Amino acid sequence: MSMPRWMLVPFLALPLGCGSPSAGTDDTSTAVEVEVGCSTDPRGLSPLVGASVASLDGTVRVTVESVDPSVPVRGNNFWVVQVADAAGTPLEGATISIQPFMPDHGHGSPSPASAESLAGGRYKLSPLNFSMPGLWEVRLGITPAGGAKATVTLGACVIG
Ligand SMILES: [Cu+2]
Repeated sequence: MSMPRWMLVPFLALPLGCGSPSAGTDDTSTAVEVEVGCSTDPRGLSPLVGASVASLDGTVRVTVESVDPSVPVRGNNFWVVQVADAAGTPLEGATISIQPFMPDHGHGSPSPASAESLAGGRYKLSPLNFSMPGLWEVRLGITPAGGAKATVTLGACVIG
């Protein structure tokens, strides 16, 4: 009659994206398209849709709901993300700044992106103009109504 709480532990480990150490091996993965060098870069969220990343201070969490095109491509991309607080409550009416950035090259996007507020704490980011293939970061500065600004970075491998 012991309590098997330990059985839950293996399922609590979640990928945190940027900064999380990774073994990086893909010997057993299937359907990996090796298009460009960043396809196995652990900084790129894979799969992108459904990925969930918290801000470093833990106050905000962003979940990728949809991406159009379905794989990040050079040129304009349109993403919908859901933004919630630490308790999982959707954040309506947040102010979001967007900075697409190539960390390995030190440059951003040639055109600005804006966040359109949708229902349920969802926001459409458009257009995300990835001007060249490689590893990009979509850096979101999220200021909840009446709250402090938090930063969330979404990594994505952009194909040519
Ligand atoms: Cu670049």
